[in-house]
Amino acid sequence: IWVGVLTWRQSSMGATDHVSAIVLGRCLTYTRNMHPELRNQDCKKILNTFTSAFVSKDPCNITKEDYQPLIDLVTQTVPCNKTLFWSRSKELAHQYSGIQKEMFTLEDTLLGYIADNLVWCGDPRTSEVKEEFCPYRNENCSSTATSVFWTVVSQKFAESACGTVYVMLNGSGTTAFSKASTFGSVEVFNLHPDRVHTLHAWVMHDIGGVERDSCLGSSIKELKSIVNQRNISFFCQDDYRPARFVQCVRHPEHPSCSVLM
Ligand code: N1C
Repeated sequence: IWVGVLTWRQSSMGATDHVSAIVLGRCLTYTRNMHPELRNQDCKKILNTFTSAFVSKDPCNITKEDYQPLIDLVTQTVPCNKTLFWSRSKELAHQYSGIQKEMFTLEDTLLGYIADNLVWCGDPRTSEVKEEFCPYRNENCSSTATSVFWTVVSQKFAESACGTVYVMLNGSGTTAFSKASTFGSVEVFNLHPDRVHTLHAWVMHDIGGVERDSCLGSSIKELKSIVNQRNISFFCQDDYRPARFVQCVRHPEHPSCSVLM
């Protein structure tokens, strides 16, 4: 039995039903099929710990502490030099890590995998599964079950990274680096300088799209300065070739996809 309200509406508010079933199914897929080295993880316990974080609670006031039992329960280490952060470039980052299988985005770890693209929440008035609505995050509702989850797991993901870490950024949006993003507000500040010596940024541009920002732009200068102040070296590359080739699958005729380029 689950107690709580789990919704993922397809409507304008964006959520869907069956989050518990999806989470349990994804956990089993991940631990039994994709990463059998984690096969002794207890997915029912993971599901119950996940839902306990927010069921029967105010959906606007979830705290980091609410998710602490889940973080403590699911410990998974990513090998050094294999962490890939992303910001505003989720699809390409996942396509790339899907091919370059030794790289891990957060969604390639168990906690990120079970929650990716879901929206969920609880309701203090009921312990039943409610199939309706989760409030959007805004000024009056700043700590939703979903947003706090990503903050907590992103923090943990960054804290445990080591060696050289990578971030894929989007140079076709307004700014490649944004201090308001989870990457810019949580992950960068939770890298441990004693364990992470270098951050490599890849600024990717949509093929045939605009190039609004690049490694030479001011947002990357700001990122470099934050990272260097934290005693971590910084390198930036525009259109990192291996990721560009992933983009080229959809644009094989584009000049930048030619091997001669
Ligand atoms: O705010 P962002 O990007 O910079 O967050 C991305 C950054 C990645 O490096 C991840 O490790 O933070 C982590 N992360 C997720 O893995 C994730 N999956 C899904 C953060 N947010 C994540 N989501 C949802 O996307 C979540 O609802 C959050 O608000 C967005 C952030 O996307 P973004 O702005 O492109």
